[in-house]
Amino acid sequence: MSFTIDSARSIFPDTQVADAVPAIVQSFNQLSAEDQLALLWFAYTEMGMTITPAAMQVVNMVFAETTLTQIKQMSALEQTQVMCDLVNHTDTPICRTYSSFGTNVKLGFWYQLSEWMKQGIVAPIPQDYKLSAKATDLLQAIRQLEGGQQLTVFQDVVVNMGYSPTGGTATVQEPVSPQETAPRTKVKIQGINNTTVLSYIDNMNAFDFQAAVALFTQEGALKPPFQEPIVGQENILAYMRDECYGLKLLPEQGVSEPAEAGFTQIKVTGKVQTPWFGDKVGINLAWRFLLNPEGQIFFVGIDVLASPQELVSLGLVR
Ligand code: 45D
Repeated sequence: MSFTIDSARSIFPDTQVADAVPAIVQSFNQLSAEDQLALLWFAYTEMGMTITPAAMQVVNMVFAETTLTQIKQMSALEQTQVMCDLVNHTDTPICRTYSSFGTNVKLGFWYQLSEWMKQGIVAPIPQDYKLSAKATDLLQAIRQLEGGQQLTVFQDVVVNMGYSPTGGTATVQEPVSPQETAPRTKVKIQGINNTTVLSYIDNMNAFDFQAAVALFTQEGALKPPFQEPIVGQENILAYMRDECYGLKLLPEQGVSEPAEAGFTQIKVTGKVQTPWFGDKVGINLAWRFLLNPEGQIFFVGIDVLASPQELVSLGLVR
């Protein structure tokens, strides 16, 4: 019996993923819009999550400039309304435009607004805003997360704001500006000498997504954290161009085991850094690769780990 994408998802079933992240995002979505904005704002400002302004150069912010200028020129009341609309998924032109942005443009959009809020150009969250009891509890829960998991919560929430008529997040194909590729490096992963896995990491770190995708089978799949798998080389390439510029993959160690039908399963743990926070925050991750007998990637699942202990628990010693 050979693998399907579905059965591939359950390789290394002992991997402990950060379930707190989707749980928090879910309760968060049940709060009022005002509570959501205020909670995020408090979490964002108090956690000292200082964004590297240079990250904005990685992001193609031209897509958001018209909308941002429009918001800048509004009255404070209108500005607050736009932010509530985004949270409420209201059908407005701005919410539709927002939904068409890629992940990094959405984050850049909020980063710009947050800077303007600090400067008094955009309506701020009132300093004395009183969170509901539920929101207060959630803020406490977010405080207790690791930095990397906090970022994941933020990203999740920001990605799902706005309004798309088809539901979900219909990202438009962004024409990618000619990005410089990063210098090529050769990674070392303790316990792993598989060339496919090593090339995957090296190509991702060089932002050579074409080469990274060529390592997959035609109908191979990549499953990002807390998302459904993205299937097929073309879709994976589009996804990487949208999401992966500026990421730094820092794998540390791994295990390789034979799987059924001549396949090989490889689990690697380590960290990833986002261009937004550079080396200030490392997100603890696992990559679960399933390679076909020809050594091509049939499936790779990327998971945010529940705890740093998971970095060393590779499922060998039980
Ligand atoms: O007023 O191998 C609020 C894949 C509202 C690819 C705000 C991967 C209120 C394959 C929103 C608070 C991608 C899967 C304002 C690897 C308000 C692969 C502003 C994994 C103003 C490794 C808030 C990569 C702001 C991973 C500005 C896991 C918030 C990458 C900004 C993870 C938040 C990246 C930011 C993450 C969050 C990045 C910038 C989690 C960035 C998060």
